[in-house]
Amino acid sequence: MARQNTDTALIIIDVQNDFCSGGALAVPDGEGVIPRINALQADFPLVVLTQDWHPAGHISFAEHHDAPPFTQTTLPYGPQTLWSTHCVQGSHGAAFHPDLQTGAASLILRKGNNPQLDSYSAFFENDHKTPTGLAGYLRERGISRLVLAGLATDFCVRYSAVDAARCGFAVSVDMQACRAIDLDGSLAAAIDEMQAAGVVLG
Ligand code: VGL
Ligand code: ZN
Repeated sequence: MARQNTDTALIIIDVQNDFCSGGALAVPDGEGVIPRINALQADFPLVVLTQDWHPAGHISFAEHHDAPPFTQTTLPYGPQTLWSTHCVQGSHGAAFHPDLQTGAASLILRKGNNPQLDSYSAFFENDHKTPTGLAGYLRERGISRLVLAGLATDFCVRYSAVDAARCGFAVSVDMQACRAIDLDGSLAAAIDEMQAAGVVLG
C-alpha cells in the first residue's frame, strides 16, 4: 500500500504484556491488535509507540487504597478508576508484547511516571493540564494528522484521541486495531465522546 501523506503519524498505544492475555490488566483479546498494527506501520512516515510506565507505588493501583480493582475513587486532580498493579517500570508486564514490531518507531513515549498522577492520554496527564510533550514533538515533525491504534479503546486510546483532537490534530482511530476493557459501559461512552470531539472512527 502506498504511504499516506507525509503529515500523518501512527500512534500505537500501550501494546504491552500486562494488557494482553495472561497480563495483570488483560484486555480481552488485547494481542489481537498486533497483526494489523504491524501491517499498518509501513504506511506511515512516522510511528510513535506509547508505554504505560508506572512506579511501584503508583496512585492508580487499588492495592494502595484498600479497595478492589475497577472501583472509582476521587483524587486531588479528579475521579480516578483504581486498577490492579500493572506496567510497573522495568517489569516484564511493562514490556511491549514480543510480537509487536517496534523497530520502525521514531519515538517511544512513556507515561504515568508520576507516582501521584495517572496518565491515560499520550498528550496530557489525568489532571488534564500537565502535557507530555507529544503534541510539540509531532508539530515540530510537521505532523497534522494522526491515526491511533492499540489498547485500550475506552481508556488510553479514548483519552489520547480526544486530547489530540483538542490539540488541533485531525484524528482517526482504527477500531479494528483496538480492543476495549468495557467497564460499566465505558466503550459506548468512549465512542460517543470521541465522535463528539470530531474523531473519525474507522
Ligand atoms: C490503561 C488503565 C490503566 C490503558 C492504562 O492503556 O488503557 N488502562 N492504565
Ligand atoms: Zn496504567
